[in-house]
Amino acid sequence: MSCLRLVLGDQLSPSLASLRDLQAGDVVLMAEVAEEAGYVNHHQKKIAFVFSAMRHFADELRRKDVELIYTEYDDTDNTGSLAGEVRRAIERLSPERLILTEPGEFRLYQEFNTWKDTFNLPVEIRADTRFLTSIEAFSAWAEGRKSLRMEFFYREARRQHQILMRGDEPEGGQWNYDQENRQPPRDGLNPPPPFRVEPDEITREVLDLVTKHFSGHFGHLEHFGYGVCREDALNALDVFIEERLPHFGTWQDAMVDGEPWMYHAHIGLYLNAGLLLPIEVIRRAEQAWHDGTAPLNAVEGFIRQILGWREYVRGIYWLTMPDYASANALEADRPLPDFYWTADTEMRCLQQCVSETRDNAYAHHIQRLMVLGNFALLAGIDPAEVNAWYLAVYADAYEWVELPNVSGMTLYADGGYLASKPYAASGAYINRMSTYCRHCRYKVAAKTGQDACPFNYLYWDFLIRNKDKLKTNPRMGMPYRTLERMAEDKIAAIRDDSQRFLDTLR
Ligand code: FAD
Ligand code: DLZ
Ligand code: SF4
Repeated sequence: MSCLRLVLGDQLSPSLASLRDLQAGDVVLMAEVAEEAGYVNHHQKKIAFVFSAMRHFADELRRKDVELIYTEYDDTDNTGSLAGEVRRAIERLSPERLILTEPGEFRLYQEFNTWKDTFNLPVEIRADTRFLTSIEAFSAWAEGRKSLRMEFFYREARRQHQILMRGDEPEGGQWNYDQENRQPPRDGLNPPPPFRVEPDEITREVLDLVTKHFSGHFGHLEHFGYGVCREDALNALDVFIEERLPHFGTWQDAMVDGEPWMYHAHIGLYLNAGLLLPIEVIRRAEQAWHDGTAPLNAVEGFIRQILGWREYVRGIYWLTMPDYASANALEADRPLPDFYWTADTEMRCLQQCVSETRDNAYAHHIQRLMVLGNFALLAGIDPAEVNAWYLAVYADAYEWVELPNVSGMTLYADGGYLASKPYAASGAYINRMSTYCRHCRYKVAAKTGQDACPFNYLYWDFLIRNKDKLKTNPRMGMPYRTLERMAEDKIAAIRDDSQRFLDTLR
């Protein structure tokens, strides 16, 4: 029996469920299509990465003698949609069955479920086994729990997969070493330059194609240096383990003006496209600790991101979709300011984080959360617009991971389902954890007035605006008690400054 097997642009793993039990006569279909490249304003480097990685993966399959149909973006008969390309392949091959792996986004999952009727063909949608926690296992864990806290999920995963464990106890005696991690930056930090791959012929062709069709999209292609195949991704991982992992924990939350890469791994795009598997990354980091080349605080902190956060947000996504996408608990409705696209703002922290995002299709976690996201939270920006921005601008962005991070962790749009309190912060946090304020025209120490850091008054204005919704949160008791003691003229100044500032947006 011959099967048609679809592989998407973020399913580039030889162990992919839909590539299992390939038989002679089966055909694999991969397609570069306008619908996937254009459903948000994807960064030019993200499109180039995905297309080049798809072409390299197709070559790997061909080398293994897999029969393949590959539609390039410029092919004259390209229909522009996955459904259109599946239809063409069915008409050509008359397969007996269509085999798919669960996609990473709900919109495609819904579409896949219509294909049995659309194509009048048996359709098998296989579970994506590249994750450590299946969707079913996550729902079972979540069942009956009032609040889903990542820390408890993570501990169970450590036990279940025996990662950094000594029997039933965590290695070193603690689950978490954050008291040693997350230090403010110190002068003289000098992270190594990022791992870079010189574009090969395939990538150069793709770069020309992206220039031709997507030059109106966000970002640019200059200095494109991302890896585009499994070998590149493994090299990137090696370099991280050797050069950066030992310092990962200590500087995990630090932000340095003009230094986008810090001691982070820069592997999110490889993991999410399938060029690396989470378990192999985790085991490599664990081995570095056993070998004595990286300390436990760094290794545990890093593993928590992948075994904990990454799997946890995926679980939340599939548990709550489609409702999660429209959640707006704080009723935020302000349009996204233009500077998220242009970097044209006098706020140095935002200007740096947006321009680095534009240059690299990358920003590290704290830039995403505590600068770009914190501003969107405090200014009350519409979650739908914020989500569309994050989904477009990062090379590692797919909705299953982007949406819970934005609507849950960053905007509190889910009303506290994912995070126990909003990650709202004034300029003091950014000043402590970064060097941006030294280069800013605003004064981080000033609370109100023309020169005051906007994060300062916007923070209190946010608490005032959302008092009814947040005051009863036990973790918000302290700021609300401070607010209660605040003099009326100070509150009036905060509200005036905020209104004046917010009126200038857009
Ligand atoms: P490192 O800091 O080196 O961490 C290692 C790995 O841990 C990452 O590659 C990633 O796979 C995983 N990880 C770390 N934090 C998270 C997290 N909160 N959720 C899921 N995985 C995590 N990550 C994405 O992969 N895609 C997104 O679209 C995305 N959008 C985000 C939006 C916001 C508002 C925030 C606050 C975070 C977002 N993240 C997203 C999580 C995190 O910022 C990125 O995974 C990370 O910055 C990728 O860079 P890195 O590989 O250098 O990560
Ligand atoms: C991100 C992306 C882009 C830009 N282009 C394609 C494409 O042309 N063909 C394809 O199969 N996949 C692409 N992708 C990845 C998909 O958008 C991704 O598979 C879904 O969003 C599900 O996670
Ligand atoms: Fe950002 Fe305020 Fe610091 Fe300027 S002063 S960099 S706006 S936190």
